[in-house]
Amino acid sequence: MFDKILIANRGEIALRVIRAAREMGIATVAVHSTADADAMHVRMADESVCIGPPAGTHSYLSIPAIISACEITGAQAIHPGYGFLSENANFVQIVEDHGLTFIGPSAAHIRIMGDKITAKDTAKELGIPVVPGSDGGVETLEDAKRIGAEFGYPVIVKATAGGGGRGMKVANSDAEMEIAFPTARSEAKSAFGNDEVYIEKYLQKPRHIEIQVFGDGKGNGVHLAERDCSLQRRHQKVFEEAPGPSITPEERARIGKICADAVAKMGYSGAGTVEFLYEDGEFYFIEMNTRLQVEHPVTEGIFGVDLVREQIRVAEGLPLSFTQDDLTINGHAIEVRINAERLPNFAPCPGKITAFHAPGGLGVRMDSALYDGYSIPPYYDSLIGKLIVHGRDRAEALARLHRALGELIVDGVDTTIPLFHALLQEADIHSGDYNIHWLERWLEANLPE
Ligand code: MV4
Repeated sequence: MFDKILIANRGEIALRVIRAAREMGIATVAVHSTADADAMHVRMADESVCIGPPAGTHSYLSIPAIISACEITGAQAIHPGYGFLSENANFVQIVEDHGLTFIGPSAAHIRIMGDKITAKDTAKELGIPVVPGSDGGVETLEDAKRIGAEFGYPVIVKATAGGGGRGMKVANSDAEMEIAFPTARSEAKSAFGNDEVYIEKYLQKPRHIEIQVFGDGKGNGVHLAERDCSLQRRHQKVFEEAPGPSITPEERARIGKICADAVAKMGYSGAGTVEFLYEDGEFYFIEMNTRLQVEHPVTEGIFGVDLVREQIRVAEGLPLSFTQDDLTINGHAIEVRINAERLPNFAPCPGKITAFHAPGGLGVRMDSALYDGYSIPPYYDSLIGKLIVHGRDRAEALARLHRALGELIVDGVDTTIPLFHALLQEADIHSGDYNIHWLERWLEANLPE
């Protein structure tokens, strides 16, 4: 059992982990940059250590500083949150070499899923349906065109070392492939230091459906249904919900079991997300994320479980506190991301918060590290809060979201709050009729830059 854990992160996710640890009777160590000395996660933790200057690369990404902070405070384990070091296999190896525990999957599982070709091969072997495409990396333009012909244009060229939408190029014809293939390779080289690419059939109007999974590292795996995260702008999610409005109970049970069995067979440990594109009733694996995700609270909402608590339990070598049969969906949950950004172009808008009031009441959760008088620093991402609502059904969750947004006050900086007021006026949002392109098209028509 852990007595003390260190949280290698900041903002709302650091608070989220501190809350779970405190309920488990585990002491917490916050780490912070000099820019975050007055941050809420520092105030809420039992202890704190300054680990460097403002730039993330010299603080929250500094492996020696974080390991030293563990040694100074006697923390036995590290929770990485999301982003920063959460999917860095080398970090996990170093943590373990120092006799510490990483609260997350093994370095080997992180490495497998970090290489998108290996991830897809692994998924395929485990019986997960994947997007049709090249068998591994594609070396030449001739091979790229041959694959275009074999699967039929349009196809998409993706970086093996990529993920999350970076380094992707769509080609509609051989002529377009002559541009797309070399461009994808050179962008992959400069972004990731690796120019390997692979090619897939391009799905034209899918939804982004991701399955939450959990493994205990001892051969047991469960799934916690799906989240629909199709509403994105430039690969940044803005609105997420669970369960997916387009997924039937039969589809959920089928794809969920496939993912849970895969996690069990891999011996995977901790929280994971299996990402799919979903089109015309079919699921197509694209990637697996080996971390807790920003949008995990919608899953917590419909199942009534604490996913961070489960991560800590599994890292301690304990079993999950539930079995698949214990998990039944209750109602519907929606999350909206409150970013300090100025519409219509979503330009980051750091600055001083002159008034903050979080909404409350039945079925409302606000995960945020904001407080009155806080100054949002310009060095990190612009997420300042997540508003999560739960209702007995989707209509009730949407009504509650409308009500809670009306109570939320964030003064002093521009935020994405007006975007959600506007989206709640849209019939497609109420009917759940949207795909991965819906938001960008809506923004172009309603909030031209
Ligand atoms: C695709 C695709 C269509 N077909 N793959 C973007 C992020 C990365 N995780 C995968 N992405 C896509 N892969 C095939 N074969 C379309 C996208 C995509 C996308 C996916 C999820 C959510 C938003 C998106 C926006 C644009 C493109």
